Amino acid sequence: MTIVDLPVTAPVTGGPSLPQERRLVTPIPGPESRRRMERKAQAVAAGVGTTIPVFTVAAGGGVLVDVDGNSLIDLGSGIAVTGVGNSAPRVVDAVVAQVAQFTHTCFTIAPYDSYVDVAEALNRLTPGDHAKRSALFNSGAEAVENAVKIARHYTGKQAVVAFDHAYHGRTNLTMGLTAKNQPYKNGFGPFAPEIYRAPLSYPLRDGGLSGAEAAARAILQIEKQIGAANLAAIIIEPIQGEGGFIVPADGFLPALAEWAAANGVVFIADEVQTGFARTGTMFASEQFGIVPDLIVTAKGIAGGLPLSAVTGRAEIMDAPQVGGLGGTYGGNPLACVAALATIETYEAENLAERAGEIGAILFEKLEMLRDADPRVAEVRGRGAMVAIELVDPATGDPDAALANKVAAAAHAAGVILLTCGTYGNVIRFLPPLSIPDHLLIEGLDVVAEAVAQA
Ligand code: PLZ
Repeated sequence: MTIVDLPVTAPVTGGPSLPQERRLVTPIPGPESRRRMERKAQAVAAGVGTTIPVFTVAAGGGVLVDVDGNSLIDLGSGIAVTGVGNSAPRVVDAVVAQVAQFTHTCFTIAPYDSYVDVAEALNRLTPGDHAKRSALFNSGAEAVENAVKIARHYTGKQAVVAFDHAYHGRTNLTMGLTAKNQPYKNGFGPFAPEIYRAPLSYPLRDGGLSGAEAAARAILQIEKQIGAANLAAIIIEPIQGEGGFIVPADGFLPALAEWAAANGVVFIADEVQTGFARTGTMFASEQFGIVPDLIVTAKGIAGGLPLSAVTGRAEIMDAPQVGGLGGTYGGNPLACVAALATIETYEAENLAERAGEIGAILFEKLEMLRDADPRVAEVRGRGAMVAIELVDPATGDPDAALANKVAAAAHAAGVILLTCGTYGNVIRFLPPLSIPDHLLIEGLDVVAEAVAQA
């Protein structure tokens, strides 16, 4: 049965001109969102969950407006996607113009300029001044899969190393690369062969190993258990996202990259979550002084339209045979013009710098919280990608129940807040870079109150 009567009480036009305020006119979720959640349960597979059960009608700047007319502060950006904000003006204009011109040809059938423009922009923006090539895909997981395909083809080797706490996606190959069983892998095996896991640098939980020591530990394990002669690639998130916003100790990433270069192993940086101004530079790799052979991007690349990419050394990217890379929708024209408008926005509005300012506010507020409350074990991150890890202060054990309570209280108060971490005890902050200071501060005050009350 179709439900035809679904009244909407909120504006239908989004973007930065929406009132930048937290405004609650009903409990969260409100009655209209509740009705729609019931409808969802009857129509959508149960495995597709929701973090906050409010149905969106508009979003922009730093707010999301729901179907009941509530305006919520967005501290999640749809998981680091809307860096430029929802319905950013340049993106809207570019997509509207393109949709009226042509919507699809399949780039591998009949090409168009915007795909090549995006490839040139990625080749220019990613770290390193070597010759580069790019290929475009739809999702982060699909781009990760292609990076592995390309590295295997180029090296003629098969094994791939991923790290503890890694997240690389939900497709079969990327589930294998992802570390955490629940909810990502449980019951979905068998997984692809020739994937190996190495230990990470996790300063809060590895007994204070230096970056060099943690890298030596990982490299020893790789050499003993796999052997460089069999290893095509190592793939790593410069700062782990879903795994808990884990910032490796200084020197860890450069030591791994140096070892890979010396041993004919392709070093792949998965910057799907860290990429595009999020961490205060265009890419997080820059902050750790590494130049990856291949870099995988998605999320923040196109202002919310589905697009992903692999960019890297020309000789590696050009290794696969003609026709070996592709897909029906990869580099769709709407997504490509959105990416060009998004990249223009990051550059014109100095959003990498803005991420640094957001980070300064996040660190100031969250360090006050940490100093006042021993359950906050650590504040960590870079730029506008910051998290707190919550523990039982007596034992240091992860406290996922506390993280869930804080997130639930924030949601009830009209703040979209995400958790993460292998142990589920990390609260992460990923505001759109278009959020005004007053909303960010108000959102952080709500979170601080939620921690105090929990
Ligand atoms: N690599 C580093 O963060 C996606 C996943 C949310 P897709 N992270 C959010 C969820 O519950 O599915 C991600 C990532 C890193 C790869 C991916 C995968 O990107 O666009 O979701 O496929």
